Amino acid sequence: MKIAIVCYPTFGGSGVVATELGLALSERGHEVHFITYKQPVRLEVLNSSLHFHEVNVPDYPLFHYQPYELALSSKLVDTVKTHGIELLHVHYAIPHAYAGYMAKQMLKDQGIDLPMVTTLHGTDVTLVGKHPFYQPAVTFSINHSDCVTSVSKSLKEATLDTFEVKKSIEVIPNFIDFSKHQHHNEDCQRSLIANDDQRIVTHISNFRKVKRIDDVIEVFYQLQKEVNAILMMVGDGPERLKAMATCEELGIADKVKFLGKSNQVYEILCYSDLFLLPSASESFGLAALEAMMMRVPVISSNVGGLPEVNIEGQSGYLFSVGDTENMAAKSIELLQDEALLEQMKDQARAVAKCFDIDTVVNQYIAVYQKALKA
Ligand code: GMT
Repeated sequence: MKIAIVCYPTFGGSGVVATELGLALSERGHEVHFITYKQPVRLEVLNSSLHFHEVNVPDYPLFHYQPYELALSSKLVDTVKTHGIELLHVHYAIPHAYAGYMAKQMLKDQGIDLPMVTTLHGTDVTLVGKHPFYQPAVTFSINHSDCVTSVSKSLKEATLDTFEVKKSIEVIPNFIDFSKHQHHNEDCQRSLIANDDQRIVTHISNFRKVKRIDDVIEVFYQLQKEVNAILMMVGDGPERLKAMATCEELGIADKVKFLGKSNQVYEILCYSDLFLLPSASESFGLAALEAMMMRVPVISSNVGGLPEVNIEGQSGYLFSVGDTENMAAKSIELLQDEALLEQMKDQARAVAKCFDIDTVVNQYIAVYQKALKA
């Protein structure tokens, strides 16, 4: 099958999932064309079955806002015609599903039928999408997709509660490719980062408000009073500078390493003992799943899709949003009990195994086949 994938090319979960899916599809004999404004960060190779087409938006003095959707839909039309694309898969509804619909209509005018699958990832529904400025367009694009998928049951429910959806929504969870990352645990270089008697706590995100970075710092502040530990803060975003200032004020700056955006998340996770994800909203929590695959138990909030990924008492523990006191208490308990920590590490990996890529890719292929017949 020749498939076009539209996604954000950044470190965010939706871009990562879209890229990993494209890579997996190409390994299974499909031809995949990524269409976005920059080469996706996890797309390190291009070959005869993996292509990247850049969307350019020429500047013009009249434009206060760049018409990205327009450029994207034109690029889609062009790519579909040049490469004989059979199916379009857009990740994150805004503005991709809208641009995809426009491309579909333009192609229809030229006698080409392009089935479109839309995957909802989270904030496109729970945060940005439900804003009155976007809601009508998002509702329209969901209802005019040939097939719609969501990354968790919780996100499906949120979508049905938020929009007047006339389409059925299939839940296809995010996934992880175990075979690709096995070696990271084997050549883990922990001694470069910490002493043997130190615990390593990690947080990875885009440092937006929804991630509750203050809570990450607060939990760590409490736990480092009881446990010899350091905190690895991976990623970047609007809350980073404030978080750095808080660490200075609390006198823990020497124990907190802000590593910025990184393509080395598995190398960092391989030596981590605990992962913190206290988000205010999380449709799935791909970062938690990546941690679990690397044998890192997760202390998270219990919102959205997190309980579908981080299983209470098995891969980690879940608390109400903002309950930093209990998050810290549980973290301390876990980090002080070597036997329990080892057991939770094994269990975290076992739970992550349920999200191995093979099953999930086949679920997407089944949806593609359905869209092609629609
Ligand atoms: O977390 C973000 O804000 C980034 C966002 C994205 O579009 O990349 O993540 C969303 O999609 C991920 C992949 O499906 C999910 O794992 C995240 O839980 C989801 N984020 C939120 O719902 C806040």
